Amino acid sequence: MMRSDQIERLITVQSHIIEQQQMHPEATGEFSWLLSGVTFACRIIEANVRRAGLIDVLGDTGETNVQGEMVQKLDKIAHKALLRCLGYRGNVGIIASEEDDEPYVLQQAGPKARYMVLFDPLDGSSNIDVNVSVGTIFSILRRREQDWDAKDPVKPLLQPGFEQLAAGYVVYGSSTVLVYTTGKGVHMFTLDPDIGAFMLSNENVKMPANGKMYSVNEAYAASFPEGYQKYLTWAKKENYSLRYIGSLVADFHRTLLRGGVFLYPPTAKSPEGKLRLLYEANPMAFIAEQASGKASDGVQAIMEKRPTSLHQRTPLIIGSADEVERVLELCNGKNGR
Ligand code: P6P
Repeated sequence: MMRSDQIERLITVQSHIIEQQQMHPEATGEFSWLLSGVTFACRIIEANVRRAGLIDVLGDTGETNVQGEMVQKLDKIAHKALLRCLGYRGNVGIIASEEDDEPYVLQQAGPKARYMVLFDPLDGSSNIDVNVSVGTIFSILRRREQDWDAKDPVKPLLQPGFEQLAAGYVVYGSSTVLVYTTGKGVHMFTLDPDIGAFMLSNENVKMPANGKMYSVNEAYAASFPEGYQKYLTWAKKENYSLRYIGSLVADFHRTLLRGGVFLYPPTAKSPEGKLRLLYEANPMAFIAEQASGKASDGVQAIMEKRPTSLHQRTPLIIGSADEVERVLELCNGKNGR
């Protein structure tokens, strides 16, 4: 008598990436090798984040980064982990980090190394000392043949978000969860601390089409453009809930799973918005769209924006399709439904 029980699939992120890779006939397995470098670095970061209270990694280094923000000790650890795990993959030619003004050109990989990786090594790091979830965000681009001999290492990186080959984030929260897409859906993995592997926990994740929840730092509301203020008034009348953690990865992860909308509008303090286009908004927008959500800067889709500088900022409206549309209607002068 044949046994009928279903054998539970145990799928690690590495085996999932290889399966995904097999859907790209032109791929040579290099891509899987590259992505496993990112996941390995995130396991190193996770180990340090988990021990933050026990080892001397809390607090700041006394340095400020290119953004003028105080560099936390864990920022530096995360930054170095990603550099070391990606720097010797052999197929990564250029790396750009939120922590450094200029990108790294990996000479040993040669001018034709096919991939470039941009990352925010530890987003929301100012929250670490109070044990609030933080995250790592990454975006992977192809180094185009026309850029093989580019003298300026920034120019090859200035690609619109729709050119991304892959994007993802890790949220170091009550559990450590990796979310990534290569353009074939959004897939979620939970780190099993006992075996040290990211195990598939949710495949082809879809964002709810709507959700009565908005996420914004209302302290700046007085300087938001009028359309955003109209939206806040409308949402309160409709009894929406406000949830704001102050860590993009955590706020986005909740929005991905529960629906709603996250907003970082232009403010008096940040007239272009605070979040960075290339390694925060673009990767999150890729994931949102792959999960049937939307991402806009209030005028155009985030992934259509033509970048002009490595660390440029952008306003961000991201979340459930219906909710983003509602914000855009009010931002562009139509009456919200
Ligand atoms: P504010 C964290 O510093 C961060 O870059 C994002 O993770 C987060 O969404 C945003 O800034 C919070 O900014 O101005 O509300 O503190």
